Amino acid sequence: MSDLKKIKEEFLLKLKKKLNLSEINQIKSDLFGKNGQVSSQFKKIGTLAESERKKFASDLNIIKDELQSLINSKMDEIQSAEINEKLEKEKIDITLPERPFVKGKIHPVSQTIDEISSIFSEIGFSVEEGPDVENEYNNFTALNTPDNHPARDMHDTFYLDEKKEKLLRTHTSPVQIRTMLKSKPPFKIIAPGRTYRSDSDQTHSPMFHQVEGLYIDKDINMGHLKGCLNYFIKEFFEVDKIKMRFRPSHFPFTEPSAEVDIGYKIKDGRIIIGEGDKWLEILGCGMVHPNVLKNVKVNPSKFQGYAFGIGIDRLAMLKYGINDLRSFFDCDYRWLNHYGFDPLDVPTNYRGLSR
Ligand code: 2NM
Repeated sequence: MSDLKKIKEEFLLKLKKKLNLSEINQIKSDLFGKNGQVSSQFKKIGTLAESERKKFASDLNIIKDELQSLINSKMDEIQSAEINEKLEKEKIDITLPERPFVKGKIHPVSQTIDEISSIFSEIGFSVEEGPDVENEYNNFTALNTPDNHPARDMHDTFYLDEKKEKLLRTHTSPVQIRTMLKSKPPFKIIAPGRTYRSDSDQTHSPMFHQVEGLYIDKDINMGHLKGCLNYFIKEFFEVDKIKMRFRPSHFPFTEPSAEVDIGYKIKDGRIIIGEGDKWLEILGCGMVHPNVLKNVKVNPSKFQGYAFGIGIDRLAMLKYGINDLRSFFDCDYRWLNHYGFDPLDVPTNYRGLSR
């Protein structure tokens, strides 16, 4: 084997190994340094016979280029590996540490309001809201309950001023009044929210929740009301069949008026809705009184319809097996953690309201 070939083979072998920068530098100087093997071969050129010189010089240059470029690419490789290692080692984490967080829960009353809204939205009701602080007119007078009306005593009202003009709404009906005053029929709305009466014991809280519904059009009758409530109760309790009965009642804002009971039984200490021979009162309703329609500038000879009022807190207790009303408003985090709902599980009819 020629000297050149030997040098080439030897160094190709050396360059195949895993090398660090100083080993590579050593190889470089062994080849191309002052007394390096390639450098020595260059010095030999002058001593060769004219006939060999050209071929030798050409072969030598080829080998030199080959080894040189191999060394260069090896060096690049090592240098970039070293830079990467350095970057990795000296990396500064500029992200903030995560804050400790407590996962919140949706209160059963909020969950129930969302479920009710979803159920009524499905059949074309829109959701309206109004202020907790109302005036005497919207809360009573417009609802066919004038100053001397005995029904005013039924509501133990929290008045906010001497003249009894401002009050905490005793029901959400003023929302219906506001809605009818600001636009034109037909009206098809529900109004969920907080309501207040000066009443406090095991089954009454001075602040409680109601949802009221209103459907006014040209020919809405009690049959429609019955169908609507039947649908609502089935959807709410997530059962296929319910028992429901209407008992005659009285409200100043409806005529005729009724209270609605649903059938239930207790089995193994749990309540079953839709079976059994016990009755539970769950809502009041009726056909909106012509005087109410007149008060909001709706012509009662052209428009008619129904309204209803449902207590939300008791429905929530029934559905979710909560037996003390006062626990709702204790703000006890352990209670909320147990009875509350996942904020990301938004109730919808088609997906199941309360999975
Ligand atoms: C109830 C029972 C019956 C009711 C009436 C109205 C309005 F504004 F249209 F007149 N809103 N809600 C109503 C009717 C409420 O709660 C037990």
